[in-house]
Amino acid sequence: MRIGISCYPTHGGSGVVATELGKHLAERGHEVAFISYALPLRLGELPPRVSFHEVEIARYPLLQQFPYTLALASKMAEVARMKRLQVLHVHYAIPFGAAALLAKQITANLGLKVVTTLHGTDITLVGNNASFKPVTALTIENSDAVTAVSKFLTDETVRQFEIARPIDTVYNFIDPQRYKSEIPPCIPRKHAREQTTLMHISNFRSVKRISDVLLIFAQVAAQLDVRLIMVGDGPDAPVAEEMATKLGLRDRVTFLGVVDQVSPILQAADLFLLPSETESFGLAALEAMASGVPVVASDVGGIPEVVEHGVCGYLAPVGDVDRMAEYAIDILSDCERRKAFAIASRRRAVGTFDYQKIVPQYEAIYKRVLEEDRAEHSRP
Ligand code: GMT
Repeated sequence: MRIGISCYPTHGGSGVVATELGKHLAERGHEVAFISYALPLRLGELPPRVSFHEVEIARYPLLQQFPYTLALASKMAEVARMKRLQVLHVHYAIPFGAAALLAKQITANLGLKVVTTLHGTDITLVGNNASFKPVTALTIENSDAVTAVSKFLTDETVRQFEIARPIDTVYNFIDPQRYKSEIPPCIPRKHAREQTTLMHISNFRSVKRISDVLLIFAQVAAQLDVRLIMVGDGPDAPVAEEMATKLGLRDRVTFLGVVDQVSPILQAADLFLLPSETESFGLAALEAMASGVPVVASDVGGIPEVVEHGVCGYLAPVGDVDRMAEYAIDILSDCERRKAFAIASRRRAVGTFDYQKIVPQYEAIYKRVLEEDRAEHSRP
């Protein structure tokens, strides 16, 4: 098939999933054209059968706010014609889904199909804002197929947008080969080379509740010899650093900033913390689990579909830092228990979220929408 993919080209989960999906589709023989304002970060050197098409952001004094969605739609139409795209798979209803529907109209004779994947922020945080809601609803109703990354997000979309059309739940995925999961033997810590490490990876936005990460860590650090590695950057990074200093823990917290590949860093982790306010899936938690790292997280959104409570880690109500700290101490204070959680985490990540299981689900959706078209045309 000839597939266009449009996404945010950043480190965010939606961009990572879209990029990895495109690479796997190309490995499986499809032609893939990425359309974005920058080369997606995880794409690296363009693999065979993959092309990249940049949406140029022109500057003109009259256009104080550059109309990116319109430039994106024009580029999508241009690439669809040039590459004879059959499917345009967009990651986020807005602006990508809305732009894709415009591109479909512009290229009406091509019979381009639009598949929209909802990642969460477009529904739970931004999409239901009054400024966007009608456009988000229109995009969901008019895409040829809509997928959501968890059952939670599927249900939430139906509830918030009163959507009647079917939505396919297709989970996010990992490549098990990419994540090393050597579960370390239980050497008494005083002989161990490395300090026990808690880790958090995110875009440091308020939805991630960065201060909870530090409050949990403070309670764990009062009982165990631990350090915290914070990976990523965003608006709450300065707050986090200030808080670490106030808590007297600054020398035990490392702020690594943004990294391109998290898998090598996750090898240093013994426990992953994700105390978010909401999370439609929690790709960072899945990446930790694939590395054999148990997770303590909020019992919210799609997280329980990823992290099995009491098996791969523990879940607690949003904001319950005391409970999360207790859970963290429970896992980290007993090496055999930590090992059992680590093994179960890796097993669940590989058993349920291997790309080899998930990518064919997207292929089946592409085939379905293309066949629906053929069926329509052959009707007398
Ligand atoms: O919140 C983020 O970390 C960024 C955001 C994005 O769009 O990249 O993540 C959303 O999509 C990810 C991939 O599907 C999910 O794993 C995240 O849970 C989701 N974030 C939220 O729902 C807040």
